[in-house]
Amino acid sequence: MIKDVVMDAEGEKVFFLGNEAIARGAIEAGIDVYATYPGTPSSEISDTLSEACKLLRKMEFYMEYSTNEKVAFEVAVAASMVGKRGMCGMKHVGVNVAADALFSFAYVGAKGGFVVVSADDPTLHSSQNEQDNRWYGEAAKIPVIEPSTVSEAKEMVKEAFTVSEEFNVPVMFRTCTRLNHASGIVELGKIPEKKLEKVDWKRDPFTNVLVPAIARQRKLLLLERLGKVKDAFNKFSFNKISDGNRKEGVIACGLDYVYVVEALERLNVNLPVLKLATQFPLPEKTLEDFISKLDKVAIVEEVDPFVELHVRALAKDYGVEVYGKTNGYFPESYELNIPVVEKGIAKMLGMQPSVDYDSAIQRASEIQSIAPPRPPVFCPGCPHAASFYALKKVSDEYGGIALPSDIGCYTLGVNKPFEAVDICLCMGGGIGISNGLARVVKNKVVVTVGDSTFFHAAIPALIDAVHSQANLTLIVLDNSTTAMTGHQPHPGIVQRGCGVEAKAISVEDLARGLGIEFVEVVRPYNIKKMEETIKRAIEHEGVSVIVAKQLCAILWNRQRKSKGIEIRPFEVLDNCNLCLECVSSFACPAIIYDGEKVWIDAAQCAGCGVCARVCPEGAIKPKKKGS
Ligand SMILES: Cc1ncc(C[n+]2csc(CCOP(=O)(O)OP(=O)(O)O)c2C)c(N)n1
Ligand code: SF4
Ligand code: SF4
Repeated sequence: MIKDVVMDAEGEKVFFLGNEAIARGAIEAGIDVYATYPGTPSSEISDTLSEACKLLRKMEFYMEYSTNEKVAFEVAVAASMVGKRGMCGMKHVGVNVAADALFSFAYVGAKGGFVVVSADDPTLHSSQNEQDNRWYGEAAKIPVIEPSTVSEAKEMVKEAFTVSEEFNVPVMFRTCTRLNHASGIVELGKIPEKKLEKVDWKRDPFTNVLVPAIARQRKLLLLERLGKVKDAFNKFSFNKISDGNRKEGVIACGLDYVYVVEALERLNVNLPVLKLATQFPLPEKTLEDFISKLDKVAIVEEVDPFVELHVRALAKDYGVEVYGKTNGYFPESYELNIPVVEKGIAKMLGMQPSVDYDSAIQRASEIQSIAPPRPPVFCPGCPHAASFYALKKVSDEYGGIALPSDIGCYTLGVNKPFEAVDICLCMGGGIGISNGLARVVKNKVVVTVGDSTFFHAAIPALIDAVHSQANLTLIVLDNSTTAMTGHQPHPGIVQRGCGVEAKAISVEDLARGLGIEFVEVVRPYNIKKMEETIKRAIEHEGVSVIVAKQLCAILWNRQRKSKGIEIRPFEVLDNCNLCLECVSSFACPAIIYDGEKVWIDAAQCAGCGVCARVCPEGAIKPKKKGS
């Protein structure tokens, strides 16, 4: 809880979410700047630091939700360049966005400590892919460290800054979903007393200006630094060897250490275990010392066989057999867990697992298959549902429109009954794809994008579409928030990370500024107006933009409650003729058809009134007061 995260009580033990522990680690490390773009599973690190910077009295730091991850990375880089501590946090795919800056900053090197948190998402709980960001460490030549437990996460953030400053390198702090969202006991350290004081800018072009002549020299320096980190990682205090009584051992990477300990207990065997926190560069001496005493070694790690491939090369010299993902002992997809780890180790040992996990999993999936499916749906009153209802009607009228989209709550528009999301590739990808589609398909093209995603990465694609005179319609689903990841602010609203007022940027002004002639703002709850505007936009030659503006229903509800405004639910009257248009074409979760009649669950209804507009019989009306 935030009160514990900002508690100035050294030695106190508290219960933290993994992401809160990382945030507290950043506070204890005395960060000066923290910048981020939200993304699960990293979001609570940033949301916690956003609250903390408003509440902390003793320690000052600057925090912002940046436009995207690349901007966040660069904001934090500036702190490091002047000797202050900069940190940025993002989900794994966010690192793709920041990668251009990341690779070059490795050449510049860190002056003040610099840490980038990469929250990887094995099993794709809330992501479009399952990439393993340890490869970035190897490709960009920067150290990657990964904690095993919640309490270690806090301590290791501080250590990451120490490594960064000692060797002048940016450090990647890799986590996986289970660590971010697990909870554990953490002992609080000291909160440093410090102001965020500005310093004089000192030019250092031979470090900071990466023209080829300078970058060429810095490449050598980068390799030299990496070599030193590699040596130092042989003494890294979070890498630990526990002895066993057998010639088979396990290398347990990051989070998986906890699974390995539990699996060995269940198997009742005492194997030597190397808990590996430094994932790149690998501590070769530590690894050699460990494997040289073994006949067989299992490597347990999340996502790719990253450590395994490196260890295989070493193991040849010692005649040690390696058991990992590449030879089928552990899976290459999805996150690991205790049964999976236990099965892999048992197979290496030629034993049976302590439980018949395969039959248990089979039974669980049989039970799951009889449970009614519950696909995710828009919240009652979601403005995106209204926009997609209108868009689907127009698309049907036109005999099918190409409907690319993007990532956010609105991606739910792919589901029935809307079926108005045809493509979702990556953040900001929809508009570029639409520009391309406009050249190669006969149909009209209408692309939808959320407001946060619009600012994040869609603007360059919109500029391209205008410049290249594409024929497409863009609907910006402007709900004044980044809803999907927990309602963080973005450049379109007047709020920033530390609670400071911000200058809001208007989507419609921006579009007009690009010279787009058709720019209209519509309230999506007015579905007739929405339909009519979409039709006119489609017929407009060139790029047309509709801003569908209505606050996210969750925030709208909160806003009305906090102002004491009554939320007036709607109800279905007796003249309902069971045509079921509201159920089958609009599907607000507050509308229920129980086989006999249609009724509205007043507790869920947001009072948006869209169903009343959808009903052809006029059988839905606001509930009378007191009824
Ligand atoms: C590069 C990248 N960064 C972050 C995310 C996580 N993420 C997915 S959609 C999204 C933004 C959603 O906001 P918005 O576009 O306004 O749509 P809303 O959810 O509010 O409808 C974020 C932050 C991601 N998938 N990819
Ligand atoms: S959180 Fe907001 S934007 Fe997301 S589905 Fe619910 S109402 Fe719609
Ligand atoms: S008014 Fe109708 S559409 Fe809106 S939330 Fe209530 S039931 Fe759903």
